[in-house]
Amino acid sequence: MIAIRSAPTSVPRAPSAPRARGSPGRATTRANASARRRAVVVPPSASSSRSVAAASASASTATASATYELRPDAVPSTQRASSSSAAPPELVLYRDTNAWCPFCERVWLALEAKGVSYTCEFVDLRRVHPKWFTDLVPTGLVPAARFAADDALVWESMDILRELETRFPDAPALTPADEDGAAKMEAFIAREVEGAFYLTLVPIRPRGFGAAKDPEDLPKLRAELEVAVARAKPHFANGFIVGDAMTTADVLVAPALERLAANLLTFRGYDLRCVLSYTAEFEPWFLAMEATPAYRAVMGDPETHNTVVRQLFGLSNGEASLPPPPASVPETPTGAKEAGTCLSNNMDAVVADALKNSGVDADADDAEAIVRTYLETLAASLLADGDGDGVAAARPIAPHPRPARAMGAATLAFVRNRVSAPRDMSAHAAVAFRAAADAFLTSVY
Ligand SMILES: N[C@@H](CCC(=O)N[C@@H](CS)C(=O)NCC(=O)O)C(=O)O
Repeated sequence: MIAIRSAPTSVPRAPSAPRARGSPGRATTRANASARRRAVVVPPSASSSRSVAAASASASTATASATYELRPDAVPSTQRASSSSAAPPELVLYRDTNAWCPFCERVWLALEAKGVSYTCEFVDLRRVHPKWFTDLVPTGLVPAARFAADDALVWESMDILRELETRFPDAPALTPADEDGAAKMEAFIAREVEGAFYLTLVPIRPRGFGAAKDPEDLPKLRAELEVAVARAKPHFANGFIVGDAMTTADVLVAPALERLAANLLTFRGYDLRCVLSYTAEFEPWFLAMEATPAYRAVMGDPETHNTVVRQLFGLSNGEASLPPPPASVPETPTGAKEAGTCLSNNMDAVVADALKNSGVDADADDAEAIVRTYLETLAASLLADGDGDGVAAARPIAPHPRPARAMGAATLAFVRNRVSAPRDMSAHAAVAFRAAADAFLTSVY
């Protein structure tokens, strides 16, 4: 079972002046023009071999020992705010509060895969960015990393990934050991991550297939995506992109592909993973990635990705009522346990959030007690020793008196849509959480 510890409200401390600069933002244009140059970092001093060795040893069990912190200052979430590795932190990772940023996910994934120990500082991208952060990082973009050994600051996800490879030679490498493999990886990155029409750019670039508003544009844009898919798919047909282990190439494309697989199916009816035979070649790659503890720790679930697009990018009601996302993340007993534990440990904050934001009449008699009872029943159903399918049947509250059942139903509907992976819990936990809430809802009326 996952240990969850309470933490005091985390107010990011104002960091002291960094000793190094990062390179410019590529995807967002807030960048300060003066910062538009490649990363110049302080040469790394020798990393602590003890902590790197410990980190390496723990890499294979990355998710098992993950701890969560409550974050009462942010969304009522539990957040895995520090690394799976118990070694002294080698760096601070500056990343977005909600874990929606795909560039942050790249760095997070690399850290977990390498077993390098880190702590996180969160930046809420939905608010004006704090001055301490814009003073620190000229682009104003997350992610950024500050290394404990020499206080060097690096930004731009690609540059941070390269830096991790250089600084932690004893940690599991994300670069193939053989020259041929390394060359293949670089060729893939040049063409499919940095090229003009790389796979993950085509659907989302301004007015791309995934973003276009005018339905008349869609056939042409879909054809463009299909060209990119046809070009890239041989790299995904045998599992990892190069060789038999995750490399920087996989890390760079994983956050985008996981989002596209969810979003394109729901909003464009385009199945990157397996329904259409000509794209089925991607599935071995998804399965290989999802078999690694590091990726399971940082990936989101399809519903989270679609909710983010629906809410943040304001898709119309028509688009938002298209088919449900792929059930690519299975319900598992460990996911259910993690979800139940996260909910129980964070119960007060979740109750308060439901009372404030779900639309229930918080001033009604017994509102808090009713909301709490339904949420505690949901947690108990997740924690109950199951029937083998990963989610125990929710035990109905008997009887469901009015108005308790209306309030209970609203609470369950709210929290099943509110949960966000991996912000609040892992993708597998979130899938179990939604399934348990759905099962419970069927018993209410
Ligand atoms: N090229 C950058 C892109 C980073 C980026 O665009 N981050 C977004 C979040 S997904 C951001 O910080 N946006 C803040 C803003 O635009 O103000 C990288 O690879 O690190």
